[in-house]
Amino acid sequence: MTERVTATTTPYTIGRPPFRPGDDADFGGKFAEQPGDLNRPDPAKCSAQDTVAHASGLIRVLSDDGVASGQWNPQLDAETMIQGLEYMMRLRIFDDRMIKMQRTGKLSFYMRSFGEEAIAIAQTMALENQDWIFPSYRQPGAQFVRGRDMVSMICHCIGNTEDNVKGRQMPVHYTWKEGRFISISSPVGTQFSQAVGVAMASAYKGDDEVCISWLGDGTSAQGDYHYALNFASTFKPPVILNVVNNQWAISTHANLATGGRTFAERGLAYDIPSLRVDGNDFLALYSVTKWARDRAAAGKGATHIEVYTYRAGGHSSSDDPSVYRPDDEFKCWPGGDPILRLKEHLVKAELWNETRHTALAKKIDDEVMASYKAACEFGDLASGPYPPASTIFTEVYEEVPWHIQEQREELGK
Ligand SMILES: Cc1ncc(C[n+]2csc(CCOP(=O)(O)OP(=O)(O)O)c2C)c(N)n1
Ligand SMILES: [Mg+2]
Repeated sequence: MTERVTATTTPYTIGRPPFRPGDDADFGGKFAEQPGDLNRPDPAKCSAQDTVAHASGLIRVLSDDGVASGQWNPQLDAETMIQGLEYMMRLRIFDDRMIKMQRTGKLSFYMRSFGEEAIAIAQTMALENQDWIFPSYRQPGAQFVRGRDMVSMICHCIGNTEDNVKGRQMPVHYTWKEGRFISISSPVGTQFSQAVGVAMASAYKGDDEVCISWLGDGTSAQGDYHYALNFASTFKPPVILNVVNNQWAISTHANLATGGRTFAERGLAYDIPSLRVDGNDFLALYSVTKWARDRAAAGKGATHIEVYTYRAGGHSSSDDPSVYRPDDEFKCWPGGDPILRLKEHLVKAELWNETRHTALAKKIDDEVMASYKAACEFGDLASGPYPPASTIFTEVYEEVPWHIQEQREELGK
């Protein structure tokens, strides 16, 4: 008889979470890696071999006490940094209000970017406006950078008559053509191959249009991740491929997905320069993305980046993290809070202060509430109006196939 393979009899070990509910979460206080540890290679000349240390280390610019230093310091002017801070505050306040809306039955579902606000915001700010964004559900912040109106975002989350995708997508699965923000897919990971394909087309046409995409630590187990890296390695298109390691998939810890090495190191096997960056450090994120864009624009192909961060909130409004991790684990994360870190840096440089911060937070919150009210003019979740049922059948096929036509007639719409 074949012996059953159980957790105690498996001949191999699998990665487990460092802490479980009831444990004292302790990541050792601070990161061992410091700003200035790693050099910044010439982006136009850099090979994968030149990034071996960058794939196992951690690129940082902001120290634990908010001072910027090292070769990766992007030397941003005050206006850009304050703009970045404002976008991050906007996203957090928007998310906080929207999760409350979900809890009180005004939205059906919601996903926050809590603790990860710097990622899509700093990285999109480092791009050019013609570049294409292939996000997961954890990068809605890119839309703020590209100027999307909050009313339109809330209309989508409600799924009312002004929802630009007419209720066909889950809430938070935004799509925004004008901002070159490609539709978020529920099946995770599909965006990676799409980004590589569009980047190949861009190179073929000779356009200066770079693609950026993100997927999570859990999603990196999907074949899509490897297909994308394989094509990126072979064809060297202008693409920036980010693995956002926020420690958790839903209840599965990143230790199960890595096999013990860093996510960044996987890119080296594909001969793609690979960097690992502190994902709660706005300046480091901006800098590595600018570097990757410079490489892409110089015709040097893809860059693979592990964004090392922590998902401070639940996976989504349907998740209860207290059943699989200590409640205060996020407070122990050595990377701290991305908003507070940039704020501290600006305050130290006398470019920002508490009064301005409080006033800005209030202004944004008022704007979010006014936008929610304005969005409800086009229908709320409880009573509509919603997009008409006939839109289930439209705008997908140019020529409607017979079986879809048959279903439409059956519905009588
Ligand atoms: C192909 C596929 N498998 C499973 C799911 C269900 N699912 C949605 S998100 C998710 C976890 C993803 O974790 P990660 O990639 O780490 O991203 P994060 O949410 O942490 O940003 C899972 C399992 C899905 N949507 N698609
Ligand atoms: Mg994750």
